[in-house]
Amino acid sequence: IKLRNTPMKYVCLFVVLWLGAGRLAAQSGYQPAPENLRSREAFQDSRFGMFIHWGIYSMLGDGEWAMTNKNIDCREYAKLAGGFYPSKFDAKAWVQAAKDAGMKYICITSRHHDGFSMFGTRYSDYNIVEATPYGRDVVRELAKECRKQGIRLHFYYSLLDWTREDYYPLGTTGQGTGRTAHGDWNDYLGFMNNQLTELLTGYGPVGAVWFDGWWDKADADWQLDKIYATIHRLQPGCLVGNNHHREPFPGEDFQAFEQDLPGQNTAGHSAGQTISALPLETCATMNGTWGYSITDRNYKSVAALIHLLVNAAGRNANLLLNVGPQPDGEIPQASLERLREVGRWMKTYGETVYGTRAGEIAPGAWGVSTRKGDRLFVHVLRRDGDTLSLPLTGGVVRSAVRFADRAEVPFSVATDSVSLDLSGIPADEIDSVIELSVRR
Ligand code: FHN
Repeated sequence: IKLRNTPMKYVCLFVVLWLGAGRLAAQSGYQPAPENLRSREAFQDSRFGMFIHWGIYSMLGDGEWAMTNKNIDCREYAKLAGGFYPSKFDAKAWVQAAKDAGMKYICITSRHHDGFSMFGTRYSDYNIVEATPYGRDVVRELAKECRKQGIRLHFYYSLLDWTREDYYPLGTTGQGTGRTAHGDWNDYLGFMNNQLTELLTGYGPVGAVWFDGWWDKADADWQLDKIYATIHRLQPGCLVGNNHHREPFPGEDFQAFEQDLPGQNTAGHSAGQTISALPLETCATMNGTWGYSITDRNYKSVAALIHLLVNAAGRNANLLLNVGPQPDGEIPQASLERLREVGRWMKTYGETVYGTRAGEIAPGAWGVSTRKGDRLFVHVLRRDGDTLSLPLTGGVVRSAVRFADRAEVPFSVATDSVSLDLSGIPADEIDSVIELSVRR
C-alpha cells in the first residue's frame, strides 16, 4: 500500500510498530509450542504413571537419602558403584509391570541427589556405564523398551548434588558428605545443561523432565529459564515440571505435588503452593520410602492405592506411583503384587479414569467425580447410608447406571442436587462407580 506523506501514514506506522512491540513482548515470555500443548493433553489423559527411584543407594537398602542421612563421605559412598551389578535388571519386565498396572508412562531417576548418573554420560565418569562392573546404560535400555511397548518415558533429574564440588555453596542438605574443595557454580550449571542435552538428544522422545532439589538452595541463581529453554528447544513437546513445592515458575508445563493430593498438605510439602491452571501430578510412595528400603514393609493396601488414583483423577491430577527396585534390579514383590491388582481394577474401570477431567461435583468425604463429555462418573469411595445427595447445577440428569454392569440406579433430582439410591449396591466395594448421563 502506498501512503502519501499524510498524518494517516504516521498513524499506520505507529499501529505497525505497536503491534510489533506487542509480538516481541509476547515472545520474550514462554509460549508453549503446539506439540507441547498436545503433550499436556496426552499427559492428562493418561492419568497414571510409574515413578522409579533407582540408584547405587539401593545397595544400602535404606532409601535414596542414606548418604546424607548417615553423613557418608561421598568418596566412600562412591565405592558402592564398584559393586553394583543388578544381575536381574530387565527393562522389559519393568515396562510390562507398568503396563499391567494400567500405567501409561514411566518417570525414572536419571540422576538423584547422590550425583550418580544412571545413564552413560560424557560429562562425568561417575555413571553406571563407566563406574560399575555392570557397564550397561539402563536408561537407554528402558527408553528402548518403552518405545517398543508404547509407554512414554520421563526423566527425573536432580538439581541438587551431594557429591560434586561445583555444587557450591552447599545447600541445606548434604553438608556432611565430606566436600572440602569448592568448585565454580557456573561449571555446575554447564554440567547440568550438558547432561540434559544428552538426555534430550540421545534417548528418543522424552515425555517430561521432572526436576527436584531446587528447594535445597531456594535463593541460588539456578538459571532455570535457560535450562527450560534448552529442553523446549531440543524437544518442544517435552513437558517440564519441577518439584520445588511452590507455585509453578514460568516455563513449566505441569505442577507437581508430593505425597499429597492437590489442595492437601498432610506431608508438609505443599504449604507454598495453591492449585494452578497447569496439568497436575501427585507423586506418592507405595510404602514409606522412594528408594529401596530393606525394612519398610509399610505398604498401602490395594484399596488405598485405587482410592489414591481415583482421588487424584477427581482433583484433575495424575498419580505418579513409586517403586524402588532392589539392588539386583527387580521391583520388590510386594509392589508387583499391588500393581497387578490395581491393573485388574483398571481393566474394568479405566474408562472412568483415563481421558477424564475432574467432574463438576466437588470432592467430598464420600468420594469424587470425573467426567468425559456428557458422562459424569460418581466414584463412591466411602458409604454413609444408602442415599447419597450431591450438589449438581447446570445440567439435567438423564440416567444413572452402575458403571460395571449398567444396572439402573434409582435417582431423584432437586434444584441444584441429585440424590442416588445406593441400596442395591454392595457397601463394601472399593469404589462404587455410578455413571450419570448429564445434558448440559
Ligand atoms: O528428596 C527427594 C526425594 O528423595 C524424592 O525424590 C522425592 C520425590 O518426590 N522428592 C524429594 C523430596 O521433595
